[in-house]
Formats: sequence, C-alpha cells, structure tokens
Amino acid sequence: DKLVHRGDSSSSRETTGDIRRGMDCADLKQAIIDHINFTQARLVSQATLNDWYMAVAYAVRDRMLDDWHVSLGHLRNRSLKIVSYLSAEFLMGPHLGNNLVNLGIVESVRRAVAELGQNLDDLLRQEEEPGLGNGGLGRLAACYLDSLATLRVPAIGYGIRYEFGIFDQEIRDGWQVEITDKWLRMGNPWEICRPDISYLVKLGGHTEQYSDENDCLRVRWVPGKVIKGVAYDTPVAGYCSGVTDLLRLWKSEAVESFNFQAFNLGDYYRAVDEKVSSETISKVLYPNDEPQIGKQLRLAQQYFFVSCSLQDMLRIQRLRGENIGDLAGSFAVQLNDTHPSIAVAELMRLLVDEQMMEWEPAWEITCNVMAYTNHTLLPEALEKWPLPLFSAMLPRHLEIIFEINRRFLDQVRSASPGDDGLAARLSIIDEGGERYVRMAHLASVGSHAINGVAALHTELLKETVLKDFHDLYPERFHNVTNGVTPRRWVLLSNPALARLISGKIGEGWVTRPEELRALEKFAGQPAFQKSWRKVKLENKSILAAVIRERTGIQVDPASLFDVLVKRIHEYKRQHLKVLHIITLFNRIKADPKSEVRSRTFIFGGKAAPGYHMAKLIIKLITSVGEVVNNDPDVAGRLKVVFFPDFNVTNGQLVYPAADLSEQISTAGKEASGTGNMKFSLNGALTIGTLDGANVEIRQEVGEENFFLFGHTAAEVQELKSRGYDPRSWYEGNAPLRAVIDRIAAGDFSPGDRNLFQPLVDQLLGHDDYLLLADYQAYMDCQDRVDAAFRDRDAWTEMSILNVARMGMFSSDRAIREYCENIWHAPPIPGD
Ligand code: T68
Repeated sequence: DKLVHRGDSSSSRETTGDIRRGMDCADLKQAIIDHINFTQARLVSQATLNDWYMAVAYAVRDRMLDDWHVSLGHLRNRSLKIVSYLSAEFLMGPHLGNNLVNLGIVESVRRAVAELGQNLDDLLRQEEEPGLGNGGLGRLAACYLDSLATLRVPAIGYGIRYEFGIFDQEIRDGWQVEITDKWLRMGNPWEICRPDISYLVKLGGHTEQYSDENDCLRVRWVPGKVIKGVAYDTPVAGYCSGVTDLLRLWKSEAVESFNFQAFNLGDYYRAVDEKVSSETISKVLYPNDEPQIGKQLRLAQQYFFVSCSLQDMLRIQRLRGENIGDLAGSFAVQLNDTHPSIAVAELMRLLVDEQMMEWEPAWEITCNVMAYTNHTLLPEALEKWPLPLFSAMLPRHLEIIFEINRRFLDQVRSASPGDDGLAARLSIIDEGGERYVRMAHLASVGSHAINGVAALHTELLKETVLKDFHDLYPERFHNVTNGVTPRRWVLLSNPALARLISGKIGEGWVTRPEELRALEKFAGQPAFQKSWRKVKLENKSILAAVIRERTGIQVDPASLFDVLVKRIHEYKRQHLKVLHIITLFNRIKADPKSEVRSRTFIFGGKAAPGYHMAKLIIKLITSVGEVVNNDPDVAGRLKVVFFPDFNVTNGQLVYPAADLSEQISTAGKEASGTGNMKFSLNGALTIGTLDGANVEIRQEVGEENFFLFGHTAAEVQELKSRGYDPRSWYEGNAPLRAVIDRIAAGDFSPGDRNLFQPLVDQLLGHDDYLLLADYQAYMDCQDRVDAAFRDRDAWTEMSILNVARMGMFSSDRAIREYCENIWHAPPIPGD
C-alpha cells in the first residue's frame, strides 16, 4: 500500500508527483500555479485573492493525501480499534493555518507564496471558517480529533455537513443581528465528496410484524419517507505524527427512485418538493447552546447522521472481513452528549431487524460499543422528546426503546423490589404528565461508560442528574477533564509566545506539554519577563487594531485587557461583569480623581436568537459602553468593547491578547469550560469561581496565581434551599444598589426606562444565578487584580507560572485517558 502511493526516493517519482507531493519551494510554487490554472481555471494574471487561497489550500491538501491513504488503510487493520466520535457539532475553525502547522510547512509555504507575490497572512484571512458548532461542545470535538490524529489513534469523526453553520453576528444599534452563515458560497477545498459512500435513512411510517423463513416473528419498518445521506470527507492531520484521521460529515439528499417511481410517478412538482424537503435535514445548525428546543427537524437531524454513521461502521466491519458480532472489538463509539444517543436504539434496530440477530447478543454489543459524555447539569438542557413526536418520526425506535426499558426496569425492580419511585426515576420514559423519551437515560442504559467533563462536574453528575444510575452502575462512571489542543491554541494563534517558549525549553512542549514546567525556573528572571511582556503587548496591539477596525473604538494596549468571551448565557453571568464596570464608573463619577486602573473590557459571544434575556445582556453591554467610553470624567480609563461575531478565528486573536480571563459562572453550572484553558495557556491570569475545570486549573497553577471569588457549589445549594432573597442583598449593599438603580433609572438607555426592566426584575425578583450574592466578593477580588497588575514583574511571573503549569489541560492528555479507560484503543504502532 505504502509503496504504491509513496515514491521512496525522488528519482522514482514523476514530475507530477513532485508537484503534488514535493515540499521544497519550487515544488510548492509549481503546485500552487497548477491549481490556479487547472483547478480554479484562471490565468495567474487574472487570479483573485480567493483563487490564491483556494490554490494554496488544494496544494496543501494534496500533501496530506499520502498519510491519509495510509491511515485509511489502517481502518482495515483488524488489530486496530477505530474510535468513532459521534457529534452533532464539529467546530473545526479555519483549516489552512492549522494544517500548515501540523504538517510543519508554515515557513516553506510562506516563502513559496511570497515568491509568487502573495502574502500568506492575507490568504489565511480569506478562509471562511466552517462554523459547524455552537461553542464548547463542538470545539471540544475538534480539539479531540486533532489529538487523536496526533496520538496516532485511528478515528472517524461523524457528524452533519450543515449547509448553514452557526449564524454570523452583527451588532446594530447595540443589538445582536443574526446573518445566515453561507460558508460554502466560495467552495470548500478541504472536503471530498464521496457519492459512492451513501446510505438510505428511513423516517416516519409504521411497523409490521412478519414471520421469517425460520418462522421467527420479526418486525419490518415501512417508512413514510426515505432520504439519502452522502459522505463528505475532510482529512484531519496530526501534528507531525504521520497519521491523518477522517472527519466524515453527512449531507442529506433526495432518493430519486423513491420519489419519482414508487410514489410520485408523473407528479413532477411533488417530486421536486420531496427533493427540497429531503435536503432540509442537513440545511442548518440549530443555534441553541443548551436549553432544549423540541423541534421535529432537530430529531430528524440527529437520527439522520447517526443512522448513516452506524451503517458506515457496519460497512467498514465487513471490509475488515470481520463478523458483525465482533463490532465491539473494532469500534468504540463515543456519544458527544445526548445528541447522537438515538444510536443506542438504531444499532439495536440494525442488528436485530436487519442483521437478524437475537436481542441479547445485540444488546451486549450495543452496550460494549457505546460510551456517553455528559456536558451539562442544567435541567432545562437535558434532551427529552415528546412521545407523539418521537413515534411519528421513529416508530420502530420507540418500540425498541420500550423493550430496552422493559428489560431494564425488570432488572431494577428485581434488585430493589417495591421501590416504584426508583423505577419511575430511572425509566427512559418520563411518565409524570405528558410522556417523554429521556435521552440521557437512554444513553446511560445503553453505554458501558458515562463521563463528566471536569472533576466537579462528574461529582455533581453522580450526586444529582444521574444519581440513581450511579447507585445502580457505579463502575460505569468516569471523569475525563476536558483539554484543548496546544497546536491551534498556542502554536498557531500565538506564534510569538510559542517562539519565545521554544527558544528557552525546546519544542517538545507541543506534544509533551508537561515540559512547560521547565519555564518555572525562568519565571522570576527579569530578561525573560521582559520578553514575555513584549509578546503580550504585541498581541494586545494586534487586537487593538482589529477592535478599532471593527468597532471604531480606540483602546490602549497598555491598559489591562480584561476579557470575557463565550456564549451569552445568564449562568455564565456576563451581566455580573457589567455590574463591575458600572461600579468602577460610579466610583469615577463620585470622585473623578479617584484612582481607577486603566482597563479595557472586552466581551464577545453569540446569544441564541430566541433567548431574549441573553440578547438584552448584549444590549446592556453595548449601552454601558456607549456611556462609559464617552464620559469625559472617565477620560479613557475605562473602555468597554463588544467584539462582534466571536468564533474560532476571532478567538485566535483574542486569547493571546488577554491579561485577565473572566470565568465567573455560578458555581455548579458550568460543566467544564475550555476557554478558561485557552486563556491560561496564553498567559492570562484567571478571575473565577470554583466551577467546572476552574477548580483544577487553580490546583495546577497554584492558588497564589489565580483570583478566586464567590460561593462554592455547595454554598449555592445551601443558599437556595434556605430561600434565597436577592432583594435583601441589594438592600444591604450601597454600591450594588447604586449600580442597579442606575440601570433601572435608564442611565444607559436614554429615553427608555423600560428597556432593561426585565433584567432588573430578574435580578431583584429571582436572581437564579446569584449575581447579587457574589457581587461583593467579585468587586473585592477585582480590586486585588488591580493591585496585582500594578506590580508588573510579579504579574508577569504569575503569567509565566500559569503557562508553565497548564500541561494537564492539553487535549492529548484527555484523549489518552479516553483511550485507556473508556475506548481501550491503542495507537497505530510507530513507523
Ligand atoms: C459545553 N456545552 C459546556 N453545549 O457548557 C462547557 N448544547 O462547560 C463545556 O466545557 C463544553 O460543553 C465542552 O465539554 C456546550 O457547548 C452546546 O454547545 C450545545 C449545543 C446544542 C445543544 C446543547
């Protein structure tokens, strides 16, 4: 295989091979020109910036294919287990820069492009990122693919090729406006359509019983509709690992024969309608981060990609020449939250109805193959589907789920006789009122492993949402604290810092980030500190220029860059940060000469389009910015920026430029957080609560290098159970009162005292996320931040120590844990 694809010496290669594979400057240049001429079909003299970007992208992709073919060959190696990562979202970010980094050809391509009269940075900016995810969950999937390939683990990421990804955000008159994300408009050079890899997916209809040739009673699903899923493949290169894994996304299409012949013969317009409705399935990503929305199309999307993916695994199993009964030896399927959890019922259907297997062995295979990651404790975010909707779309799956549930509850009842409450709590079907299918229960019953994404989160999972499952199956529970890839999040996004670090301790940290510890001994060294500060200042200047260009706001790179970027949600408490800003504003207004440190507050993040309070929080941020930024008494000491359209591309600009990372969610609400890791890896200090992975970050970097505040998760529980009364906190704290009164009085919404009333009412009436209870602790902690920032050297030392001690938050560590404890998937043996 290897010999056929790879010339082992340049002499055995033909010229075209060099154009497609060669890494020296002349080969690269020729390859790029070839793609301008023959792929873009342009004369070089006529080529647009986009043509240049496309040509470079194709030239780079060509250079990924040798490794890719070898890696795809490994999928047929029976001694290797394939990790099948099922996720409704993959937030990959722009490919070109990352592929250059992972292939180790940034500089050679930069030079080739320059010799052709182009600038690589301009070409990198030309790429429209594939925004096929909402936030943390989708980005985690992308970091994990990077680590899987880097660690040489055979893996396929399975998901949906949304035609429209997460919307682009614009800010108009201070409000969020959503713009359709037409990311495929200019073509996508990274994907390869595989029309020959496609599967039929049934929907709706009814089921029938029949007797097979052995007189066994079987079930047949007669669908109301059939659609087709077509594979689109994107190569995912590991960092200098020689392995390139596969991201396989499904696009839905109409099944011509089905529409034209069986049903709509002669009815041309009906057939076209069918085509349109079939294509709708993979049309758009649902932009909700967390709160569940019971949309029929969403369930169809989930089932669609899960069914295609499982059918694809069965095909690969056959290609390997293995029995379907040995599926668990070939595949480890990871369910990224409950979005793909219909896989439990679908695999049972494929095995029992289509492979004619008996129930028990099919169930054993299913449980051995599946593992489930939970990403949230918020009750309103747990997926559940109304029974009528579910049975109309997936009638056979509902029968299967009833059977799974019947057998499961029989076991529960025989283990705990008489405890009807227990059975009702564990049941996959929620019967308390309107009936629902509880997807977290389906995933938990049908998986051999269940994991949370940070130590605290896993503990809370075991104590609350999945307590009864933990009592029943304690051995299934694991914690795998999230991680992020240091390739994209340091090497690519912060090249100056990467160079500084590598100059001191070598490059090993990129794959062995525990080696960053070697920086500790330089943390107090003045010359190193000076270089460190210089890098940060440069990154801040770059961001400042972009802020100026996109918002018109001028910010001072010497000021403290205080950054809060993540999806907008009340539990993440962006509005607590606003209370801090108004507090400082009030101090200045009370005494314009009062000593307030110069700070730039940078916010970024999208609000779900239907989440009114989140959108109002954006309006509050921009409105407070209007007033504060233009107040003569403030005199530029405080600047508030809402950076529009926070996404991976913009994140790469923002994280390296931060001094202070805001991780201020109500304790117990943020499952893990991953932005917190990206900031700290780039030398920002964290101000945060004991929530999610903050707890472990603080442990690692040392409590003296972390600004901690706020009630703990246990104290939050305690406060709420005692009957939390936000108004008493408001009344008992004069500065807090002044801040809220200013908002209520319309000081930030001239002429409209009602604008922020819903927000004020929520805070004074309910304050579900305890902003008022944490307010004073947050202000005090921010005053400590100010004091610390005054001592430049001490601050720099803390910054260096943060980076030096963040090794455990590499996604490589997380993937090793999944491989060892959950998947039992070894890497491909080294070359
Ligand atoms: C996030 N969840 C967690 N959900 O909030 C975050 N949800 O704490 C954690 O670090 C991260 O997952 C990775 O584990 C999400 O990002 C979603 O995006 C989402 C999307 C659709 C439906 C529900």
